[in-house]
Amino acid sequence: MRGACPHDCPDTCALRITVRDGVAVKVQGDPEHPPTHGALCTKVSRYAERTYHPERVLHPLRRIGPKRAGEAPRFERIGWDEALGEIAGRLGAIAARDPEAILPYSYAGTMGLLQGESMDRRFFHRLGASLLDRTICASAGAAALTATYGGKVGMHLEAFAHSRLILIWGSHSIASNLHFWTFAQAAKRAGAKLVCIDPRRTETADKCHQHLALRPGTDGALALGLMHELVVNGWIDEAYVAAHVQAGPRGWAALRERALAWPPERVADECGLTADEVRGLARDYATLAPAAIRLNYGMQRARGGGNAVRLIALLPCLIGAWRDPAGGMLLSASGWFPRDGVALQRPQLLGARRPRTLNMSTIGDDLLRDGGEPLPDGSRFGPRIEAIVVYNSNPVAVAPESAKVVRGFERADLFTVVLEHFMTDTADLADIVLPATTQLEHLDVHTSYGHTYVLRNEPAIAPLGEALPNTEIFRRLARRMGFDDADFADDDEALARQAFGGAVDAAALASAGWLKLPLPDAPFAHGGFPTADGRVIVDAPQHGVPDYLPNHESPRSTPALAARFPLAMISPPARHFLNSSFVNVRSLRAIEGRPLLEIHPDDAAPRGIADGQRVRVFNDRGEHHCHAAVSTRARPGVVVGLGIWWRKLGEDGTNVNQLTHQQLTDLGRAPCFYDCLVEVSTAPAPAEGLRPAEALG
Ligand SMILES: Nc1nc2c(c(=O)[nH]1)N[C@H]1C(S)=C(S)[C@@H](COP(=O)(O)OP(=O)(O)OC[C@H]3O[C@@H](n4cnc5c(=O)[nH]c(N)nc54)[C@H](O)[C@@H]3O)O[C@H]1N2
Ligand SMILES: Nc1nc2c(c(=O)[nH]1)N[C@H]1C(S)=C(S)[C@@H](COP(=O)(O)OP(=O)(O)OC[C@H]3O[C@@H](n4cnc5c(=O)[nH]c(N)nc54)[C@H](O)[C@@H]3O)O[C@H]1N2
Ligand SMILES: [Mo]
Repeated sequence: MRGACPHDCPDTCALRITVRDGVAVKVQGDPEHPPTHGALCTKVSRYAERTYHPERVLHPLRRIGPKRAGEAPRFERIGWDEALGEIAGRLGAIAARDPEAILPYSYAGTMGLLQGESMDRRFFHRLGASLLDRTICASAGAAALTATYGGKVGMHLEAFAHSRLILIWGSHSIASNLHFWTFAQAAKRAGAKLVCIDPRRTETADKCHQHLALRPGTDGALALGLMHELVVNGWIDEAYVAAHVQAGPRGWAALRERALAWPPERVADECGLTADEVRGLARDYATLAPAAIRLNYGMQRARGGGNAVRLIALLPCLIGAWRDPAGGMLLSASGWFPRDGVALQRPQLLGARRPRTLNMSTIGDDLLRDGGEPLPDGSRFGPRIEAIVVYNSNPVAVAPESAKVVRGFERADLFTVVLEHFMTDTADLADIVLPATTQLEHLDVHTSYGHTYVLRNEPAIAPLGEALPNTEIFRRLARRMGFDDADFADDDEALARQAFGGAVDAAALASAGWLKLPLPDAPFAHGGFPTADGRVIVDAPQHGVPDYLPNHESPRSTPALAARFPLAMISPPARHFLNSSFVNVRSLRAIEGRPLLEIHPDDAAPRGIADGQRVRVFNDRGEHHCHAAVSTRARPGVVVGLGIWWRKLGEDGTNVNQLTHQQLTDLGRAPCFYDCLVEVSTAPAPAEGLRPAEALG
């Protein structure tokens, strides 16, 4: 059977699933799909192990007993009819008072357009529930790309094979963008130079020709420094800039002035690099053509992440890199896809209502707010959140400042419904858990943010137990609530046809499994950016000319705080987990071992920390216990807490998000996971009653 990987990853692989007697026995990469190239990552090659996991939730469950994180929760099995009846009753009663007291909470547990953003949205629109701003991952970069190019567009993945210089900027490609790495390797074999820009010396950095270990959140300063060098050395492609970049005093001229204030010495001092590294990078960028940038989301999880993306996105325009298919940049390709959000999500079901929008990244604060509470911006909160319906996400593990998120989900007066495959940290705190199907059990269609193919996923096996697709759960819930609108009658095949309007031949997609979008090879060789006038924007409405913004928390921007918490912590994904997914797959957890904090020997020694020792990582928001990996993978002054462990599988019932904060980025209202100060000390032995992670099932 033909499938598509559902996970939140730029690669969106095409799958081939072998089914024997109704059982999926093998999940492999499609050898014919160019980005997938027949290879899967270690995680998804274990997808069948995840689907048939003995701990799959296969029946609706209702909580019995109190909500207390860290304690084994008690649930009883109930039937679908009873579960839907209870949910409809509770949501109906709240909606009769104020539907905005109900909040949907979802992210990209599946990236499928059907199981991720179709019937669910119709249901909540019809209900008039609060809207959710889905900011937890990519919205700073997305807003920045849109403010610069007019949309989320970039190079074709395959073109990187022909680049002569590739800057891998804020990306651990081998871990989180493996199928890009294949093309980067091809370029390397053909003589290209690969440079990795990342505070951590990742396995990707090991395999590049050069690694620039800058301080977290200083990418904007580095980009300004590169611009400085391009200007003073006469490396600007004046013709391309004149034709395709915003003109006038607020255009490139204004940014050029700003860049001239950033000579290599100043940049080096801010970024923790040497001036020669900055000069050398600029020279390579200007002289090794075609030059490509694979920018990724790791560098936008800091206060100035949006401005940094805007600055970096301007670089290829300044040297005219877009003239060549193998030049330019890629952060996200998702804007190329012709998806029909209105047809899928039916915002017209809102009628005249305009519900408030809550930011998923501040769920910790918002669950604890009272109705009408005054907010920092002078407005008022609206109704207290009385019910939350969580699907495709595990907020208790992944949202920042977990202590508050946990307290919110522990509220006895909060009605929580979780649609899940497993008893995650979030499902443990639910009132009702509903069993959802996995990608092997349902239909879906997919776009990608790292390549330019649409894909279709056929159900390969029948749903396990009583599991149902998200679409069907919301369809049944709508019926139960008495919503008789035609919008709830569409089956999944109908949704799949609506997803792309007429822009994709649904029959051709169904028979081929994937189709490449018809796009030019060098999309901006002659300009034509998707902005109002086709030119790249420098001075964006509301945001002005981009600039470097230092972190919310860093030794330089907040020295008083840094006196108490001197180490910057970043928490990028562990290679064998996918955010918090797969943490419960035994074979993958065995590879990752236990929650680790990488710390440089120069930071470990004065704290008396030895490799493998239990450590306590702490700041004013909380503390998290894990084990030290004393290693030069971490640069001095920066520690790395690899994520995202399930809290209950961690050392002390917490994970790295115990330490992160809820402040937001400059653009896109996104979280600042990698903009965080901590201190580290040796930790006492585990508390009585808490078992180390390895002992748990
Ligand atoms: N194996 C695996 N693959 C994944 C995921 C996973 O959890 N596991 N997650 C998926 C998801 S949801 C996403 S969004 C993507 C994420 O993948 P990416 O977009 O690549 O982002 P991150 O993994 O967050 O960070 C990438 C690198 O940025 C570095 N970094 C941290 N701070 C900075 C900084 O200030 N500047 C610079 N230049 N670099 C910095 C980190 O050390 C890390 O090595 O990957 C997807 N793929
Ligand atoms: N400290 C720190 N925190 C981070 C990050 C970081 O780098 N550091 N990364 C952030 C990023 S980039 C992201 S994207 C978020 C990710 O956060 P989430 O979007 O919450 O992603 P996951 O943790 O993978 O959880 C997804 C859940 O959806 C479930 N699921 C999958 N498919 C389906 C389905 O078809 N139906 C239903 N009902 N459920 C399904 C899975 O079982 C899983 O439990 O985390 C963010 N949090
Ligand atoms: Mo993400």
